[in-house]
Amino acid sequence: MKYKLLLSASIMVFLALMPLSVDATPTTNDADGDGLIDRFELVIGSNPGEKDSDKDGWPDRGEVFNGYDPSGETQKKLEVSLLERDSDGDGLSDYMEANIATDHLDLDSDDDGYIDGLEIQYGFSPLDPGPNHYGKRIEVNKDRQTLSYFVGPHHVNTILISSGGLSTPTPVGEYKVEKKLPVHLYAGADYYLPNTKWNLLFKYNVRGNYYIHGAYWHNNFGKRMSHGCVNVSYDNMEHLYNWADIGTPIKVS
Ligand SMILES: [Ca+2]
Ligand SMILES: [Ca+2]
Ligand SMILES: [Ca+2]
Ligand SMILES: [Ca+2]
Repeated sequence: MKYKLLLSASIMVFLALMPLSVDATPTTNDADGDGLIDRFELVIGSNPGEKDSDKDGWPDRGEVFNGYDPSGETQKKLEVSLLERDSDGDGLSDYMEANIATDHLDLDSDDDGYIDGLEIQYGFSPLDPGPNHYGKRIEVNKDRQTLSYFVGPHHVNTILISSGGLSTPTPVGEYKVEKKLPVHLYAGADYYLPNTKWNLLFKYNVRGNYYIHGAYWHNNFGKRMSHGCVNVSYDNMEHLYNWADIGTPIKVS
């Protein structure tokens, strides 16, 4: 009797977990494990089951991140990178729409009269026609050298960063956007970087405040090398800067 009860209980637990484990990760399914989620691969025409769709020796992810077409025959650099393409012109790139699970060819995925990009800008869900307002947040992961940003349950984007080098590490902790500066000068004993665009101040410090900001002087995103700030490419920083509000939480881990 006891055994039967235990068995039926474990079957129930199993049944209850089954659909959840499928539903819980719909935005991150990556069948070939190449770092490009299946939904994005379908949008850009690469094969979600093949790391190197066009068999040219260059993995899909590398081709996409360097501005090439992973399913193309030619090795010509694309005029607009597949990461930045915004097919429906709603202010969200196809890549972001794949992350969020909105329709990259439909300006208003939930048909509530508000376009997807504006809903993400103002903290609403582009997949929920109701008036629910969600919080925004930014997460910096130093181990992965990535920055991700979210609106409520929606993962909008993950981008490569350069955080501080070994002797000038980016401080770990929970912060928020204190100030937004469209242009800023960074200068120190051995550097002078004027007219730097899109600066989000997140921690005051007597020896120089900490920012997330655009960086035009290097292209080593994914590697630690800054003086303590979080460097982001100009291609990625403009949307992040315009999207973030004063007070948006920032977690650095
Ligand atoms: Ca993939
Ligand atoms: Ca390839
Ligand atoms: Ca779009
Ligand atoms: Ca909408």
